[in-house]
Amino acid sequence: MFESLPTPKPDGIIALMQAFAQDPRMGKIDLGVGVYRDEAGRTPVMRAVKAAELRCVETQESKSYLSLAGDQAFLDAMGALLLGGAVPAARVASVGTPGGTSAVRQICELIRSARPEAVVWVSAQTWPNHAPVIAAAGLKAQPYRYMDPARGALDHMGLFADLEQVCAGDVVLLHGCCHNPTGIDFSAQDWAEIAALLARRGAVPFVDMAYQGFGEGLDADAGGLRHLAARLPEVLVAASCSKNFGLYRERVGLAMAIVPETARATLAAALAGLSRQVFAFPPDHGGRVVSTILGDTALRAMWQAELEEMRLRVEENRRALASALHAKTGSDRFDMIAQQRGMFSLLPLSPDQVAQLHADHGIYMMGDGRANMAGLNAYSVPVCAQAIASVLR
Ligand code: PLP
Ligand code: TYF
Repeated sequence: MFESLPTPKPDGIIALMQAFAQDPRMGKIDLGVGVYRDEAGRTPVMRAVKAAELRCVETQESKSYLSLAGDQAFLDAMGALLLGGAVPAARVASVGTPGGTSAVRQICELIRSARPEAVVWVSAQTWPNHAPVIAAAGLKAQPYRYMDPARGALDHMGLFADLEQVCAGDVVLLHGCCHNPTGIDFSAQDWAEIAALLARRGAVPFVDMAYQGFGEGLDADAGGLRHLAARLPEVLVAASCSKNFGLYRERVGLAMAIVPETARATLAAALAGLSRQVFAFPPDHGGRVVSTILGDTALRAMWQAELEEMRLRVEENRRALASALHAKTGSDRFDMIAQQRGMFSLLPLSPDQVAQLHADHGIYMMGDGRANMAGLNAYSVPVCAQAIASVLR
């Protein structure tokens, strides 16, 4: 039966994670997989998460099945965190999913059941898992221009020229904030132009929100999504709690469809039906931790304070690396790192230079130059700047 079973192409990020773990060098530096790290290189369980977990263990009386959508308190709390009241709850249908990845997949499945011929437009640079997930759901993906490599900033002209080609009923996948891998986000003005364009062309935005709180702050990071939700009849959302609650391995996320009130029940049933075909009930523990935190004033304040510390640390790493690279290279080509947001930047390095950083300096980043800014600290910033400057020569 399995003689001709094809081996899937390995995920480059996960392969890099394993290569790093096996590298015996003392001074190795991990700028690969997108997880937050503190100054000591740890990915800690957040303080409010630990407290909420203890509370859940003490108070939970059953682990029997819930509904297919999962814990309603989690869905309501996340709906408020994402949408901030921009649309009435009666327009929102959502289901819990195992992480943001399966939220992306379930939204793609929803698109396919409604409109199999829909094209999903994806930024030319994007999370490496987007294309495989879209393809696995049987949908066609089409790239739109995103980054101007010369400036390390948004290719505004290219973006809008490409989005003008979008057809009615197509779907446009947008990173809610902290674009992976470029760190380049839309301004409020860009979001307003995108909303107007999609409304005019009759296309549906699909917002992937995996880093809310890591860019400019919890509300600012959701500003684009809220603007779209208030102006367009249909908006799709895949959200992850992996990063902003540090719940990576617990697999916490949700898939959401924002639709006219008359369609809400149909969408809720469709999403639940899709869950039933794959995992039926979403994992409960992580979502319960999230709703416990968001529903308790003290825990919520504790969580927000720690998330803000994390956000500011990444921002500080960005400023430190940009200025160290400016000093070491005598050029401004890395200055954009300080302007970009979230965990990642796409460093202007060739695959050979990336390979040399790995081989000669034990510095791990993705082959296209994607580097996790949260992986840096006061020790590794000057080491990386020196190494990068040396491979540029
Ligand atoms: N979408 C983007 C843009 C991501 O960077 C990630 C990675 O964390 C995800 C979705 C999925 O995250 P997870 O499945 O770990 O919640
Ligand atoms: O881009 C990253 O590094 C994170 C983690 O299949 C990740 O989003 C990487 C690969 C993957 C799922 C999550």
